[in-house]
Amino acid sequence: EASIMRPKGYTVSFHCNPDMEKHHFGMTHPMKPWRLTLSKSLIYSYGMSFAMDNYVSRAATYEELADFHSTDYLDFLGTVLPEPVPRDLENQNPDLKFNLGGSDCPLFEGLYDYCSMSAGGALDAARKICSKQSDIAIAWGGGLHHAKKAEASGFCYINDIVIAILQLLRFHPRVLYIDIDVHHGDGVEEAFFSTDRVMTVSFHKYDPNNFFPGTGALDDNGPKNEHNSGAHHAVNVPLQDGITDEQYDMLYNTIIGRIVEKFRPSAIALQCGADSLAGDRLGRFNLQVQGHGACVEFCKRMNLPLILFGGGGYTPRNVARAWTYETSIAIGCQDKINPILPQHTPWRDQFRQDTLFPTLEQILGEPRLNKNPPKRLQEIVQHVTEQLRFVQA
Ligand code: ZL4
Ligand code: CA
Ligand code: ZN
Repeated sequence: EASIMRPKGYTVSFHCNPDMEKHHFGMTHPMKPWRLTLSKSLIYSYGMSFAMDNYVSRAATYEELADFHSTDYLDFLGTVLPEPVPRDLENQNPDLKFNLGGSDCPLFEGLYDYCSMSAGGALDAARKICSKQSDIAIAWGGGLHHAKKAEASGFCYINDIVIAILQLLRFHPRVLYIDIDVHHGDGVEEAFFSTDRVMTVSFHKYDPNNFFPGTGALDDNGPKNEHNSGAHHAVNVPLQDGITDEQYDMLYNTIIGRIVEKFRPSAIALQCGADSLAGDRLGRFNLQVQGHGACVEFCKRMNLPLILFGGGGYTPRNVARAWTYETSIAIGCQDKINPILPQHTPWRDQFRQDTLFPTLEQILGEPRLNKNPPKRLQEIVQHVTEQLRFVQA
C-alpha cells in the first residue's frame, strides 16, 4: 500500500474536516456523517494520502454562505436550537420555518457548524481549482444538492455545490455540473436556471409521485422562454429502478460526450452521490462500484479542471468503497491497488466482504428488477441530442 505514487503531470487535492463527521442527524436518520470517517479510513489505509495534497478545510464564513443563501435563512439557521425533547414524528409541527425541524431536515446540535464545514470544504476545493494549484479537487463532505436559497430540503441545509460553482464562475466562463446521485439535483438546477454559463445534468430515479423530490422530467430543460439565456441548459435523465452498469455507462458516455463537445465547459463539477449504488438503503439502482467509478473516469479523461463532491449514500460500507475507488481514479492508481482490503483498515469488520469491489456477486444480495427498457434509453439519448442542437458554446 505504501507504493501509491503522486500522479505525474497533475495535482489532486483532498479537502475534509474531521469535525464535520462527528455530527448526528438522529439515531435512525439515514444520513450518517460518520460514513465520511469510514471512507477516509479506507482511503488512508490504501496509502492514497501520500499521492495527494491534503487539507483540513475551514468552515465557510457567513459572507461566503450568503453568496447564495438569503440572510433571513442564514440568521435563522445560526440561531435555531434542537428541541429539548426530540420530536421525530411527521407533521406534529406543520408550520416549519424554512422547512427546518421535520424528519428529513432535523435540527441537531452543531447544525450550523456542520453546514459551514461542508461548504468550507467545497469552497476550498473550488479555490484550489481557480488558482490552478489543483487539477482535481475532492470534497466528499459536500454535494448537498437539494438546499435552496432560503429553504432546507432532503437532508440538505446549505448548497455547498452552488457556492463552489459561483466561485468557479469568477475564473471560468462555462461550468458543467453533473449529478449521479440517485435523486434529482434540483437545488443546483434551480440556482443556475437562468444562465447559459452553467449546464446542469442530473441522472436520477424519476417518479413524480413516489420518489423524492419528484422533479427532473426529460423535458424539463430550463426556462421555456427562448429569450432567457438559461433555456436548454438543464439536462435531465429520468431513470427507473434497477438500471445496470452497462446501461448507465452507455447513457452517461453518450450524453456527457455530446455535452462536452457542444457546451465546451472550462471546468467540471461532479456530484458523486453513492446512493445510486446497488444495495443502498434509499436508492433503487443496480450500479456497482466499477460502474459508478466509470463516471469519474470519463470526466477525468476530458482533461478539464474537476471537482468531485460527495452527496447521498446510505449504506456506509458501500459509500466508503465507492469514494475510495473514485479517489484512486483521481490519482490514477486504480489498477495498482489491491482489491483485498488492507489488513490494518480501521472498522474492517464493517465491510462484511473484504474486497473493495465485491466482484461476481452484487454489492447486496438481491439485484433489483430492471425497469429500464432499451427503447426508453434510446428515447432519452434522442431527446438530449435534439436539445443540444439549441446549445452554443
Ligand atoms: C427519514 O427513518 O421523501 C428521516 C427519512 C428520519 C427517522 C425516524 C422518523 C420516521 C427515510 C427518510 C419518519 C420518516 C418520514 N428517520 C420521512 C416526503 C417525505 C417526508 C419525510 O441523497 N418522510 C419526504 C428525502 C426523502 C421524502 C431524500 C435525499 C438526499 C440526497 C442528497 C433526500 N424525503 C417522505 C419521507 C427515518 C427516515 C427514513 C427518507 N426521506 C427517505 N427519502 C426521503 O439526494 C444528500
Ligand atoms: Ca442525480
Ligand atoms: Zn440522493
